[in-house]
Amino acid sequence: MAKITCGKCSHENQEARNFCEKCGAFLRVADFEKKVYEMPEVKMMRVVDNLLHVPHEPINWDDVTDAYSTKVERLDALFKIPGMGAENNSAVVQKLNDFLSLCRNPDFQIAFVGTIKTGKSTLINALLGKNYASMAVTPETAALTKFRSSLRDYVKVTFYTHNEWDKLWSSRTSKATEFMKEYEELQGDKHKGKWIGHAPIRKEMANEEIEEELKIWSSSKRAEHYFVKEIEVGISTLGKDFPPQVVFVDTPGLSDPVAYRSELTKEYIRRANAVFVCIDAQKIQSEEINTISSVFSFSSDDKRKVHIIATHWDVLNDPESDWAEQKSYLVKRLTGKAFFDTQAMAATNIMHSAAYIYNLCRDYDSLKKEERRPLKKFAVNFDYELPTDMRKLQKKTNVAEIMRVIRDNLAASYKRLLANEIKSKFMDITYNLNRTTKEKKDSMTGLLEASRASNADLDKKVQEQLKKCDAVKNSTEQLKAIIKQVKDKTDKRAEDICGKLRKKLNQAKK
Ligand SMILES: Nc1nc2c(ncn2[C@@H]2O[C@H](COP(=O)(O)OP(=O)(O)O)[C@@H](O)[C@H]2O)c(=O)[nH]1
Ligand SMILES: [Mg+2]
Repeated sequence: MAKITCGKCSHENQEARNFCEKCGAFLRVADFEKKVYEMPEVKMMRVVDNLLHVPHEPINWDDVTDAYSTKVERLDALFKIPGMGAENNSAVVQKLNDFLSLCRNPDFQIAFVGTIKTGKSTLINALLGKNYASMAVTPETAALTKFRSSLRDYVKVTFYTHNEWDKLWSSRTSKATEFMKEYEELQGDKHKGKWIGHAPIRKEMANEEIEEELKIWSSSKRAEHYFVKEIEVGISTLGKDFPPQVVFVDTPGLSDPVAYRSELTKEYIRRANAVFVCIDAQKIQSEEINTISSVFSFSSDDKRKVHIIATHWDVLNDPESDWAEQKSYLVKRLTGKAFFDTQAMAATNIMHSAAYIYNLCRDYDSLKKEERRPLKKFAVNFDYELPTDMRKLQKKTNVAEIMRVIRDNLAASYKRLLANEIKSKFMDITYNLNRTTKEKKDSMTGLLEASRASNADLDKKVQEQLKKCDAVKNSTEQLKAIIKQVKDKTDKRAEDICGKLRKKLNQAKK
């Protein structure tokens, strides 16, 4: 088919088009007198043209979400046409982008936060079934690490851009003296040029190689780690129980001497679907309560997403009775305005863990004699015999219960939660767009009305669909029919307008 090349961005467009599908520029400049294409009618035609040809990225995991995202893709295209308001409203542009990325990447992110050495990595390793994240006794690095299920094993490293590094560097607080000392010792500046602004590195490898590869990028003994913004690990060997959409985020913590890095963690907490705050059961003091309180302050929209994990449970003098006492204190202390809404919610979301013991049980056969010692001590406490009572011992650590909460409570209700979130974000976007466009009193009104009418149509149907959430799969056909109906309506209206405009343009040409 013949193509028409855009004079502005050189994109090759279908011959039938009047406006570039890539940049929105008018394609037929040569056919018209200068400025004709700035006439309101032509602008409007451009809107219609764009609306009819917005490319759609299909969403496979949910039909209702697919319908919402089709709509938002069109609104996005409409809004980004020069003069339609996007230039002056970056907040709405951001919302549109966030919405589409939420529909396209339906990860369930669990952020693990807490001060250093509270056992975040140990717990993550217990849940992943193998020691991937470093649990070295020396303070480890600040790189944020994500773990996810994947067909192949891989490690992907992302580096700071120049702009991000400048912000990071100027955000060092007065507590950053140790950071500076180490940075100088490792001659960070010598390595900086190589890594800042470096393209992401993604390497596929055997599962056994992941741990070593992670050390290269996250060890505090190597200069590279300063410049790593994020590490993503894909793991092919997670148990079949492990929900594929769940992503664990091992965060560097909230009290980083480099404020920019704490900001990144905060951002993750805000965006995460669930937050697991790790605190050491041996020392639950004001610092821990402060950490928890700040996590709640970034999660005010949904306090249920906060979970408190008291780690090092095994090291309490009398784990069972000490923890019972501590938990009842925590439930009271963490219920109220700035914390959980009810004591029942607090009781459900505060859990204990002895992940270290769990991992020792898991690796028992390959442990050296001295490495088994802490496990033996723990077994004696409970009058258990090793290795006979291994399963009972492992159950005591509560890791399986934490995994059950993730799988049965969080991941299972995730689709419903996400559908609700997507719905409310969609409402928010249409509200914002309607408000913005209302202020624009020009020839676009008719078109916007049509677009609003079809929104209402779609919303009504989508809401009906959501009510019957489980029945959604079976009513795909019905939904498709609705979308078609909406589309036909829009197409017809657009055709009317286009027809009229073509006539006008032809007159202008003559
Ligand atoms: N006894 C015991 N030690 C733990 C537990 N969790 C973590 N640790 C130890 O605490 C130290 C710090 O753990 P790590 O997971 O690296 O903490 P992170 O800095 O929060 O990631 C390590 O030496 C772990 O072996 C636990 O539940 N019980
Ligand atoms: Mg760690």
